Amino acid sequence: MPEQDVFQKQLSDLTKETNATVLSFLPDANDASGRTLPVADAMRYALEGGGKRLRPIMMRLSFDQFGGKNRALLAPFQAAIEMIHTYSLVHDDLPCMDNDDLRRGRKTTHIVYGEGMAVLAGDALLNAAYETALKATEACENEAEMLRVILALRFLADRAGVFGMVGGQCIDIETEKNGMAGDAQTLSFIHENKTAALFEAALMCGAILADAAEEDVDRMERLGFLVGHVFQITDDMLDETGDAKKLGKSTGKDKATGKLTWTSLYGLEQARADADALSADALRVLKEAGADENGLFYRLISSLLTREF
Ligand code: GRG
Repeated sequence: MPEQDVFQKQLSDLTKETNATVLSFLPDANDASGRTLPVADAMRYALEGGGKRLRPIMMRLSFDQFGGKNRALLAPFQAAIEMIHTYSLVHDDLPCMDNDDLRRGRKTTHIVYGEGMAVLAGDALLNAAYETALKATEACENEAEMLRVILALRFLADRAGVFGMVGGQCIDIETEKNGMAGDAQTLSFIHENKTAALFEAALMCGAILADAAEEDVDRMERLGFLVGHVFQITDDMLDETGDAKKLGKSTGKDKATGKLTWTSLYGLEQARADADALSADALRVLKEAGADENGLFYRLISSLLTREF
């Protein structure tokens, strides 16, 4: 089998496995008569919707890279980070935020279930994320593992919150409200927090749960930062040049709304050059962490850095 096909098969197998892990933690919430609550239906709709599962996959690859053994510690964290990511997409798509009706190739949650239920589904997914991550404590075999779970939970909550994704989204909204008033520093802040923070959490949690050395946890933080930055620059470029069908979401909106993006600030050519420079740095950090150039971890990161959808 050609090398590229081997990689695609490995990734596809891991995506299927990760998908099953994530969905296995989805709570079934029923009312007094045993009927599934509409909010639980909306949570399932949002979480089932065909995402790439990049964050839990990256968490797993980081865990494996540093010799993690107890997968029962990892699985709840994989589900938790995908729940957090999914809640952020549900809320981001709402009319009061980005106002999108297409996500992951399907109608957005609020289009199917109504705005109120979509807000609640997002809230419930966020709560479920922490309830789920805490299940890792039941799989701890000793005190050292318990401490690692607590540390991982701290980073997950931190990067998802006001000093991470929520903070980044907040400045994004604020900048949009003020037209193109943002500068390079503001835009970097948005990328670092809105997008990179969850990649950092994914890679760091995998390393922490595997009991990686402190310098390797730091490397995973740096890698998450770089991958997140490139991911968002690429997202900005694809909004101008990408195919909505392939992307599974609408395109051309940033330009139409005059949004501050890497391409609006620097132009397409410079955006490509910046993404290339950051990508080279990311691959260097990954090699320093010991990743094999022919291994899945390295190949996945390389493919993300050059993605076209
Ligand atoms: C509502 C607190 C809050 C935050 C929203 C996630 C987000 C922040 C906004 C969505 C819009 C956006 C461009 C986010 C940047 C990150 C990004 C490109 C998310 C899409 O991630 P993928 O490609 O999505 O991993 P799938 O659908 O594959 O899971």
